[in-house]
Amino acid sequence: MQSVDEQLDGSDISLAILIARFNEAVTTRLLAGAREAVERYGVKHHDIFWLPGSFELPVVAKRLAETGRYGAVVCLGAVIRHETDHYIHIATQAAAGLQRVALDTGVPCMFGVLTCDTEEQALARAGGARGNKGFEAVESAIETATLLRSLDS
Ligand code: DLZ
Repeated sequence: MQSVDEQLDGSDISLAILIARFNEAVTTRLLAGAREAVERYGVKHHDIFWLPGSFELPVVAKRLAETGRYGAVVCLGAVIRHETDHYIHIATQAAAGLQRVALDTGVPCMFGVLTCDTEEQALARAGGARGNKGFEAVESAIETATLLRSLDS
C-alpha cells in the first residue's frame, strides 16, 4: 500500500501516461505503481504510451499536451548511471524538456523519472523499500490538474 490522500479525486481527470522502455525491469514497476494510483483515485480516463527512452519523453509529452485531451501528462523513466556520462545528458534534458513543455503548453508534466547510480537504488524507488515514484507521479498529476482547473473557474 502506498501513501493515501483521501482528498485526491481523479474522477474528472484524464491522464496521458508515458513510459520509457530503457531499463524496462524498473520502468514496468513504475507503470504498475501508476496503474495502482489510477485505480485508487478513480481517474476518469488514461492512455498509456511506450517510447524508447527518457530522452524521448519531452517531444511525445508536447504532442500529447497539445491535443487538449489531458489534464496532465505523467512521464515515467529510469536513468541509471553505469560507466559513462551519457546518463547526465539524458536526465538533464528530460527534466528541462518536460518543464519547458509544461510551461509552454500549460499542461502539467510530471517528472516521474528516477535518476540513480544503480539499478538496486532504482528498484527500491519502483515499488521497493522507498515507495513507488510512478504512484507518486499520478498523485501529483491529479493534485496539479485539479489546482489548475480551480484557478480557471
Ligand atoms: C542510451 C541510453 C542510456 C545510455 N541510458 C539510458 C537510461 O539510463 N535511461 C533511459 O531512459 N534511456 C537511456 N538511454 C536511451 C535514451 O533515453 C534514448 O532513448 C536514446 O539515446 C535514443 O535517443
